[in-house]
Amino acid sequence: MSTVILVTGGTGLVGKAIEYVIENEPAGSRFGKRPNEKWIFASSSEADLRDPAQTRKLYEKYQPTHVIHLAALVGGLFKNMKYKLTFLRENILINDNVLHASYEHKTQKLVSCLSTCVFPDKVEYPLTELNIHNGPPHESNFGYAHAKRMVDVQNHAYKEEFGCNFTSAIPTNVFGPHDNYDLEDSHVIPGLIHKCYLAKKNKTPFVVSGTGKPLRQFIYSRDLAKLFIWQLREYDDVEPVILSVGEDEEVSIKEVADAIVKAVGFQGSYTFDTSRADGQYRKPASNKKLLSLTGDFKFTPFEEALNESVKWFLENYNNARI
Ligand code: NAP
Ligand code: GFB
Repeated sequence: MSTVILVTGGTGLVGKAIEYVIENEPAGSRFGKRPNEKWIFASSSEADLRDPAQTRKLYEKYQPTHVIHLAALVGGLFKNMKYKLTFLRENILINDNVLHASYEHKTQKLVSCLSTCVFPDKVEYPLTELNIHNGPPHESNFGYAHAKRMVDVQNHAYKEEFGCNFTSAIPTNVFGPHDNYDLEDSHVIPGLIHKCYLAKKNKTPFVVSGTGKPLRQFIYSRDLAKLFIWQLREYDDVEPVILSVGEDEEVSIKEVADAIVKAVGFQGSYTFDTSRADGQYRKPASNKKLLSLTGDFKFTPFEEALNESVKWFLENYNNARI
C-alpha cells in the first residue's frame, strides 16, 4: 500500500524544511523518507488553493493519502496590521477548500497549521492547547488569527460528522533557510537579517522596529519539519499540538537583533524606531504536551540555527524572496 503525502505550501519556509529533512535524514529513520512514500511539494503556481476547482484538480492529480497543509497567506506583524480582511478571507478560502477536498478524496490523515498568534492576548500563561478560543487574539493580526482558529473548529466538525482524521499543529515563530526576506512584509528574523546585510554592504543605518522589548520563542524550520513528520506519522488525535521550544526559551527582539549583528558580522550599531508597533508583548507557549508525546526532542540551539540561516541567505541572496 503506497503512501502519497501532499504538502500544500511546499515551496515556502516550512515546506522547504520538510523537503530538506525528508531528503537528508537516513531513509527509514524516524524523520527520513520511507520506501513506500511519495512526497509532493505543491506551490501556488500548480494550484491556487483559494479556488475550489483548482484544489479539486490537485487532489485528483495526486490522490494524496496524507496531507500536511501549510499553504497560507503569511506575513509578519506589519503585513498583518495592513491587510486584516485579506488575511482572514484568503486563509478561510484556502483552508475550506483543502479540508473539503481532503474529506471528498478520503484522505487518511490531514495535519493543518495554526500559529501561536491564535492565542488570546489576555490569558494566563503559559499558553496551552486548551485556551486557544478563550478570548480575542491580539488586535494586530486578528484576521489571520481567526482564520487559523477556525481550522481547529473545522477539524472537530469534520471528525464528528464524517469521522475524518484531521488534526493541527500550532508552531511558534519560525525561521530558517528559504524564508521570506521582504523588508516590509516579512517576519522579524528574516527582515532583520536582510536589513543588517544591507547596512553592512551599503554602510547605511541598521534600524530595528519597535522598542526591542517584546519577547518571542523561535523554532528553527528544520526542527519544526521533523515535528510535522512526527505528527503526520505518530499522532492521531483531533486536538492540536503546540510545536515550539520551551517557554523558558523566550528571547527579546533586542537579543535577536544582537544575535543577527553577530551572525552577519556587522561592525556598526543599530537604533530602534519606536514609532513602529511592537505588536503582542509576549505569547509564551508550553511544549509540555509535545514533549510528553515525542519523548526527548533535541531542538537546534538558537545561535547555531541563526548562523545556518544567515549563511543560507548570504549564499542564496540572488534567488531569495527579498
Ligand atoms: P511562506 O514561506 O510564505 O510559504 C507559504 C506557502 O503557501 C508557499 O509555498 C506559497 O506558495 C503557498 N501559498 C500561498 N498562497 C497560496 C495559494 N493561494 N494557493 C496555494 N498555495 C499558496 O510561509 P511559511 O512560513 O512556510 O508558512 C507555512 C505555514 O506555517 C503557514 O500555514 C503559516 O501560517 C504557518 N506558520 C508560519 C510561522 C512563521 O513564523 N513563518 C509561524 C507559525 C505558523 P508560493 O511559493 O507559490 O507563493
Ligand atoms: O515576526 P514578527 O513580525 O511577528 O515580529 P509577531 C514582530 C516583532 O518584531 C515586533 C519587531 O515587536 C516588531 O516591532 N521587529 C523589529 C520587526 N524589527 C522588525 C522588522 O524589521 N520586521 C518585523 N516583522 N518585525 C506574527 C503574526 O506576530 O507572528 C503572524 O503577525 C504570525 O500572524 C507570526 O503568526 C508567527 O511575532 O509579532
